Amino acid sequence: MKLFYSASSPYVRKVMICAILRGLDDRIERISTNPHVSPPELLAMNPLSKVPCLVPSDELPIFDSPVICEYLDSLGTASPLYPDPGPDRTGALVMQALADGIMDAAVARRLQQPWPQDEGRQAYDSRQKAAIERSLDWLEKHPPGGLRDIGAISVACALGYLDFRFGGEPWRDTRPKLAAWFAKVSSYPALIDTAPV
Ligand SMILES: N[C@@H](CCC(=O)N[C@@H](CS)C(=O)NCC(=O)O)C(=O)O
Repeated sequence: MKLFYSASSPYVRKVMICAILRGLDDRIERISTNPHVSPPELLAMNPLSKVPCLVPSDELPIFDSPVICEYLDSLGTASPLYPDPGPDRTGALVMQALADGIMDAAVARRLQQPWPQDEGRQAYDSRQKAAIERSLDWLEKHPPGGLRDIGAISVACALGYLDFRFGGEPWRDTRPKLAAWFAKVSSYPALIDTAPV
C-alpha cells in the first residue's frame, strides 16, 4: 500500500499510529508529499489535494483519515480500534470527531500565520482558538482511557499537534487529567515513532 504522507500532519500521524497498532506499518510505503503545491501524483488519487491518502494496490484510493483508519482496522488480526456498533463505538467516533475538529482549527490557524494579521484574520484566529480551548475543556471532563480506540488515538494526535505548532500556548495547567493521560500515552512506542518533525 502507498500512503501520500507528510511527517508534520496530525491526520497522517493518526493513520500511521493505526497502522502500527494493527501491525501493518511495514506494508505501507510512505510517499513524502507537500499537498499545498498540489503535485499531480496526489491530484490523480485525491482531487482535494490533501494528505493522508492511502492507495492499496489495485484498489481505489482511500481518504480521508477516518476512512483510512477504519479501512486499516479491517485488515490484519490485532485488536480492533473501532468498537462494534453500540455506545462504545459512538463514543469513540464522537471523540475522533472532536479531536479532528481540534486539528482542523489548529491547522487553519497555522495556515493563516504567514499573512498580515488584519482585523478579519484576528477574528478568525480567535474563533478557532476558542473552539480548541472549549474542546480541551470538554476532554478534561471526559478524558480518554489508554490508547485503545480511534477516539483516544485521535486525541493524542491533536494534542501532539498543539504542542508541535503552538507550544507557546500552554494547555496543561488547567487540564491536569488530560495532561496526565497524554504524558502516559506519549511514552508508547506508536506515539514515539510517529512524533511530528
Ligand atoms: N479531514 C482530512 C483533513 C486532511 C488535511 O487537511 N490534511 C492537510 C495536511 S495536515 C492537507 O493535506 N492540506 C492541504 C490543503 O488543505 O490544501 C483528514 O482527516 O484526512
